[in-house]
Amino acid sequence: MSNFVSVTRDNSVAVVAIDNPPVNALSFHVRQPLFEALTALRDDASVTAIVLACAGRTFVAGADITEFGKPVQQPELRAIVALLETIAKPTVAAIHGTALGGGLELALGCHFRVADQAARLGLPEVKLGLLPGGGGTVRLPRLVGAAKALGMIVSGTPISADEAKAAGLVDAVFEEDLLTGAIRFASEMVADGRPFPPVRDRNERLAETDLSAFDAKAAELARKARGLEAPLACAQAVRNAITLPFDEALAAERQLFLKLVAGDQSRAQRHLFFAEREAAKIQGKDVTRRKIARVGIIGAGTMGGGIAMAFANGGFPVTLLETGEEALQRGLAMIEKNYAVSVGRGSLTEEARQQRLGLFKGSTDYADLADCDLVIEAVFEDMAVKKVVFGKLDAVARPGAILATNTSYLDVDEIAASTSRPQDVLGMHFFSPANVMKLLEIVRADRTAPDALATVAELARRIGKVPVVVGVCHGFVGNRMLSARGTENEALLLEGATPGQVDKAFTDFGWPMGPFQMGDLAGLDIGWRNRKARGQTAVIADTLCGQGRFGQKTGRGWYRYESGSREPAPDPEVKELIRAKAAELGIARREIGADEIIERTLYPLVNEGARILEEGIAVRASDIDVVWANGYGFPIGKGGPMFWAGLEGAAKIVERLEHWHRLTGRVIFEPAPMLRRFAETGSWEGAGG
Ligand code: T1G
Repeated sequence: MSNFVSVTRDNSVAVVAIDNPPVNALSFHVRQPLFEALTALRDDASVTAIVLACAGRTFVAGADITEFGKPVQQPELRAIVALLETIAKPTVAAIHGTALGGGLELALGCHFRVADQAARLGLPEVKLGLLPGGGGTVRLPRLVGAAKALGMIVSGTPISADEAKAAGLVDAVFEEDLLTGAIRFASEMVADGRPFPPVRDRNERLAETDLSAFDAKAAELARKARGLEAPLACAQAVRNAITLPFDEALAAERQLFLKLVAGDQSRAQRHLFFAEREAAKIQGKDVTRRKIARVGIIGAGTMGGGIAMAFANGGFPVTLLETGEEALQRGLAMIEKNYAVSVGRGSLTEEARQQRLGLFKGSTDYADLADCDLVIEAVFEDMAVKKVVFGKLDAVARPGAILATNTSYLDVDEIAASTSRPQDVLGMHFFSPANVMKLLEIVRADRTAPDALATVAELARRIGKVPVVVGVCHGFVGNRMLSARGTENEALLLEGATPGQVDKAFTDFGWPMGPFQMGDLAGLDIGWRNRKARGQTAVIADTLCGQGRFGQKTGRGWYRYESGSREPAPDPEVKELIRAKAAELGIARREIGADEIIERTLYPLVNEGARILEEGIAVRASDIDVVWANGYGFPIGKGGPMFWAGLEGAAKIVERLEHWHRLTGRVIFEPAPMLRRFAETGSWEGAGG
């Protein structure tokens, strides 16, 4: 056979094992020998049943994503699945780890599926801007029913082995050795003479479909798609499985797949898939990792509490320190409430809640941090306060412990220099709510040791975060670019746009929310405090805050909110305030279109990204995309600001920036040399990538 596919025998049961580390992707070099092996076993009369299994840590985790966009090499997955369905002897897929995408489709080609207790099964193609292209949209509904299949395929979220058993997707779940169980299962199928119809012929679950309920659900999911094509194509393909004969639905799935795989959205989402994994790689990856068994958090406020939950959710014991008992109890009570809410929503079991709460130790004594391997400070954003905290921490923390600050913009080098161990100091910039938001900016200070960086980057993935290493500058990558994106917001209003028009340009672009609605959600007083701290002004926003209009929390901000509602309503008072300020400043007002709004907000965003690359604050352009897609809601169908610049056309961006620079003289519009080079070369190379 080949290195990637081997066949062994257990009496008359043949075991076909795929071995293509790290995740047994169905690369061409796997498909070919697999097709040959199955063909031979189909025709081998001494073989009464076939078990399909995988070596390594997981069953097949999908088609090989790196092959997309390249000429397709035969045999394709569909041909292997079709071959499986012609085999006139029971075939059993033995699933461990994750059976995802093409991996689950391969298993759906088998007559039976068995799994070990910890296995997870799913069709996550939608997360790559695709739909299952190996028959998953037509076969899965035949086993689990159309409604369940729709949920699984449009969300892309895998299900557990137990849930798969309950849904009819797997036929047995084993606690014992999976392969032994699978071979016994196959032998029993033969011995019992159990019928083994291919999935394609199992229509009983489809027959029970309530099509109007299905369409209502599909319409609801479509409303949430926010311009992404894949969720709609997924729903259409599953509907085809209900309404069309098998082969027609399969052919329709193929056409939908080919359209999506060639499209910009899938290219963008595949870019983000690999960019997230690249971002987690620390240069000099052979550095040893430090042991992290216990984590300390200083400050039990909103951020400290959320960070503590993120680690407890990852199974880490946490020491939560506060200045006084009252503040400590307030912080612990908030954590308890958050977990109770999750149990109430059914997203957490009572048992898990108890287990996680058991990981917390509250304290008001710095000495209790002495046994922590990592301590994260999440106190008030003031340099003097931070230095006092790090001074105390430096005195009690064990040698080799990593000391991190959660500051979102203060100088981490200055904080590190206030300790005797700057090599152990770095920034861990979480995003609120820290137990939910996936992004983690890891701030590399001048003297941060590589093993400290590598340790924290690996740790971040273990607690479900997406780590990106950034350098020290004001606002790091995310917030620095955010302020560049927001610089023009007020100018656009003074010159004639309304908050609603600006926000609509953003939501039409694919953002969940525009800057003004986002400001009202976060609270306008936060920005006001920051501006005052830095001696900056924003004529309209400052006036709104002066009137106590802090957004949703006060019922009025840029918009008006009926009591208890989060629905923004245009406020004529704000409109009049803007008109009056413009008149006061002698600014002529005119119609401003969505294109201009995007040019004056997102082009400076890209430009600032280019400057960040030039300065080495970000290692790769794709790191910036990961920051914006995971921390700031940049539409994933556009791949992040730096990838989008390629779709939008860098030459056009440079030309328009020059236009606005000539008109306004504002530095945010002065094209960065790195952006000009990108416009010439089409690559962000030369500053990482
Ligand atoms: N193809 C190619 N490379 C892959 C891959 C894949 N499907 N999955 C992972 N890798 C690489 C990854 O880039 C990394 O490489 C290494 O494996 C380890 O991955 C026709 C259209 C399985 C849950 O979407 O979700 O099937 O960085 O760091 O955290 O219908 O990988 O080390 O060089 O993520 O343990 C559908 C994608 C494909 C699943 C493991 N399948 N993979 O997570 O490891 S489309 C997916 C994952 C498809 C068919 C269609 C995760 C994982 P490197 P990792 P992990």
